[in-house]
Amino acid sequence: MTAGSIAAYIDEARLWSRHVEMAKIGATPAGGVHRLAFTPEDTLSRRLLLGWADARGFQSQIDDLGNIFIRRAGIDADAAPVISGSHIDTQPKGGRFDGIYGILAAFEVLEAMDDAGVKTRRPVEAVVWSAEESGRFDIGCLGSQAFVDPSKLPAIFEKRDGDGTSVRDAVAAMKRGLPKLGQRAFRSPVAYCVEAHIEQGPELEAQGKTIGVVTAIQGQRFFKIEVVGEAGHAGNTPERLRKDAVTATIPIIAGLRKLFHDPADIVRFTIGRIDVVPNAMAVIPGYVMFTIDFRHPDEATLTRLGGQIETVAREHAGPCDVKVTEIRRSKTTYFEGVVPETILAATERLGYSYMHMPSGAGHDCRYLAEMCPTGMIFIPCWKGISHNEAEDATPADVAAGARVLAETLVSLANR
Ligand code: HGY
Ligand code: MN
Ligand code: MN
Repeated sequence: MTAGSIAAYIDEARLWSRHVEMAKIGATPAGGVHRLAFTPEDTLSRRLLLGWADARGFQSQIDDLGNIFIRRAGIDADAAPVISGSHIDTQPKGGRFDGIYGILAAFEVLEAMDDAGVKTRRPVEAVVWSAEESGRFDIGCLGSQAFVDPSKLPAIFEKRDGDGTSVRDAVAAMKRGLPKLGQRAFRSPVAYCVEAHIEQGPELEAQGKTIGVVTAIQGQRFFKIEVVGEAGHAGNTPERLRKDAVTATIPIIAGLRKLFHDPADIVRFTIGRIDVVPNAMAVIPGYVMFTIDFRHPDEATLTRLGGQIETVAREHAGPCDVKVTEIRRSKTTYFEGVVPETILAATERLGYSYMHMPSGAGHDCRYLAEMCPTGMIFIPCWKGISHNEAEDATPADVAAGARVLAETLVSLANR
């Protein structure tokens, strides 16, 4: 089948109804989705998807970190597949589209190919990448990182959540809830990778564009800042003897906000989590841990500003001690070559309005780009809101992204 006709087989109503079904798993009263990595909700949503795949006769495999690969066969069974997917887990009280859209759009393409009776040289696979969100284990993209670089697996397996559960045990528990699947090896060959995702920002909606042809994913540095004081009695301890970790943290954060202030509004600096210990009204806090999520497209800026965090924290710590730990650093990833070119050609052929744009958010494609030609397709989301229960998109945009994805995957699967 020539590209330019598979799009006609994308079924907007079917794709939207799949989103409605998936959003019921982990649904929150405010209309969002709470589906943390490897939880029963994650397992249930994978079971639902695998049931749809089974009904189509697609073959499914799973790897040691729970990444799932749903395959529609190609003419050449030995050819490396074209893969497309995203994550099924959400942030705490997340939205109904972040991640899951990329999986359901990819699965819709497999169904459209089946309905159209398309034959492609390469197999095409819809992929579930495990634990993309950092909400449970403080580090994200665990599945795609391990798939691309298996040497990371031992450290990833030892990561623990706030209850002390290791990734290893969480994955094993999830697998016990899944049907028996074929084994997939890490870093098994992949010809091309494409991910469809909501933009999670305001640009497409503001510019009135339907499709984002993604050019890059900005670099990021994640830190854990520990402020160590001394717990004490709130009633008896005079000010002059206090080592109050909260009193120290307030000027530290004020100093860091000053350091990261950017009149050009390109720096993304977020303190998303603050833990106070023992977090009791009548106890002077002896310990505070807070996180820094710092992102920027320029490596030199990431180095320069990130390198000043410890100095600024120490300057404002008063009688407390400070420990700064970098949790993860990722360079800016650029999407160039045949995949973004194929996405652009498909978008133009289908006549959708579009713009080239970088991604402020991180995605699994950051890692897949280390092993094969990769690209991303964005669709708008309501007011650019994401990582929020109010996250929303329209059936028309959801289907438009899937049509561009379908054209792109069929084209790449015949290369
Ligand atoms: O944090 C991110 O950028 C992604 O949404 N997990
Ligand atoms: Mn996210
Ligand atoms: Mn995402």
